[in-house]
Amino acid sequence: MSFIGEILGWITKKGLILRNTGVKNCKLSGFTMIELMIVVAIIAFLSVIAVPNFFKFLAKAKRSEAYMNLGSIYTAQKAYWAENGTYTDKLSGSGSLGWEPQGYSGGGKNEKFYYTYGFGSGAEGQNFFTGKKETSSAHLGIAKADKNSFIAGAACDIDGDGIPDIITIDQNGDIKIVQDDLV
Ligand SMILES: [Ca+2]
Repeated sequence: MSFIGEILGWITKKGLILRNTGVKNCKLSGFTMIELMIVVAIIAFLSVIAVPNFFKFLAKAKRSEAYMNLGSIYTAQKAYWAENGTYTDKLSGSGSLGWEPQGYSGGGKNEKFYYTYGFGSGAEGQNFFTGKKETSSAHLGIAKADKNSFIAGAACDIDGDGIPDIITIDQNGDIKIVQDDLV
């Protein structure tokens, strides 16, 4: 065998060895079942932490809707009082605040707002507006209005466990979380 032949043979041999090593390394760089299971376990663990936080974030976004609407009821009551010298528990209809939540369409799950707003007694679309979560206006029982004071309410069972989030605003503009659904 010539010298060149020997070199060529050596390169070919080396090449084969390299290829074999490559294949071997390739197998090694894949994932074993154990590794995959560990990754799945880590993802599951992170989900357990992240999902409740995400729902809490969504719930807080819903609550900001309540703050906004209660603030707007407060402003409407102040305007009504300036004109009539009294507050009212009538949000919409004749002799009312002329207030309704943005996009109100008759109450219930087709609404774009989540909370039920207004005063506990009376009629849908007049004294209260039922939001998308269909929380009963009975939870607004503490809400009332007379000549010199009012408490307007917002209620929403955010997590569907039967106990609603209840927030009120009074004639001084004080917002109170009467019952907290986010704890
Ligand atoms: Ca609840």
